[in-house]
Amino acid sequence: MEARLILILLAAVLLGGCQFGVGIAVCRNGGACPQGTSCDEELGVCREFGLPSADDDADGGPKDAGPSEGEGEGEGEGEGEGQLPAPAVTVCGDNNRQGREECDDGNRLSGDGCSSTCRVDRTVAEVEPNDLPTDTGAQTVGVSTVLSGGITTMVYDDVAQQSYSEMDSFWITPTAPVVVRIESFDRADVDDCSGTQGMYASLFRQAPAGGGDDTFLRGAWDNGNGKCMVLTTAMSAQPHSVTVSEGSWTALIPTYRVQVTTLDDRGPEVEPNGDLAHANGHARDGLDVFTSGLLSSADDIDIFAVDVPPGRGVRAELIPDTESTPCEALNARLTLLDGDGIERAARVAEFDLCPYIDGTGDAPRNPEALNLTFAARTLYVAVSKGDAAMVGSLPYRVAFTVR
Ligand SMILES: [Ca+2]
Ligand SMILES: [Ca+2]
Ligand SMILES: [Ca+2]
Ligand SMILES: [Ca+2]
Repeated sequence: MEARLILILLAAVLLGGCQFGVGIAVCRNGGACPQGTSCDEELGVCREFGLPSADDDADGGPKDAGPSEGEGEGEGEGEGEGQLPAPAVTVCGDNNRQGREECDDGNRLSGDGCSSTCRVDRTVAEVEPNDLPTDTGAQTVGVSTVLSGGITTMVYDDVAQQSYSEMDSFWITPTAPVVVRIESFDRADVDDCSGTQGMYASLFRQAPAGGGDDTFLRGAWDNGNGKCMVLTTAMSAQPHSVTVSEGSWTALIPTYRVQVTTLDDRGPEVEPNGDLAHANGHARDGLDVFTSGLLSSADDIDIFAVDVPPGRGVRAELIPDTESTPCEALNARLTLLDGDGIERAARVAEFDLCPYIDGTGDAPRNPEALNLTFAARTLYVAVSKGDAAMVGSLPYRVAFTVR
């Protein structure tokens, strides 16, 4: 726990002020902008005076996808040879339901009926006691549900003669195999974490009737935006329990939301997809989706295109194709590429941590995945083999969340 706390504090220092480059900072939630900049209310970021707006193409970047004025030549052409078509622009939170959005309530908050990825959701309040999955308050929540609660009391342990912060448990019982993202937030106005403490989650599969212990599947902590956690996993159609706690078990979190979202299956990868020109586009909008893929050889590289509107970020996470495969067994690498194919960020699996890139929220782990260029932009996510030699083929799933 000690090391965890140090890491958390270090991250806070590194990300302090939420600065991402000269004169640009996130100003959502009324945050102050540095001198010489002002807050763009729609994007939620500080902009230097004189910078073109989101709808202005005068910056020389890619043109918006909107209808072109005048010419009426074939769509998707005339952008320069070798360029991909301009990205479709789906902006969740602009009060305009478009594309594959199920809803759009004009904000970036889950748990109010329409999530920050424009999925219909509902809120369930936690019921104490729920410290353990067997406690009477540990309720079953549906998929596309937000559990609202708080880590509000310390519990004294007689044996250790020490107090620990309480835990909160709930159940998920899918009726068919799904891919689920379980993510915590502790800010009240957007899906973000700005509290002083992190959250930890652990996932168990219930033992079959007749006895035995529940099976620990995986944990997650310190891998979301700010100090929050994200646990993304395939999930079989059986009861699973989730227990969330404050990361160090020494502090309280007055209020939090834990979002449980089923990701849309956008189908398997389509080979060949080893370069930007052949990047798969079926998860382009990134509205809580996943695709399946296979690394068939050590040379196989699978590339997926994701549209990231101005002021928004993408989270991509590479997960095993079964819930019982631990993240650290996933010998693969997840890479974020820009429109020139330049690597901007990359991760491999670590203990209890699947490879991910996260540009969401005010203090993203990967600012490279947050689009502050004020022009519609497509990023690319590549899946390739890990550092160790490859043995056999490797099935995987890659989840995308644009927020
Ligand atoms: Ca929208
Ligand atoms: Ca909402
Ligand atoms: Ca509790
Ligand atoms: Ca492949």
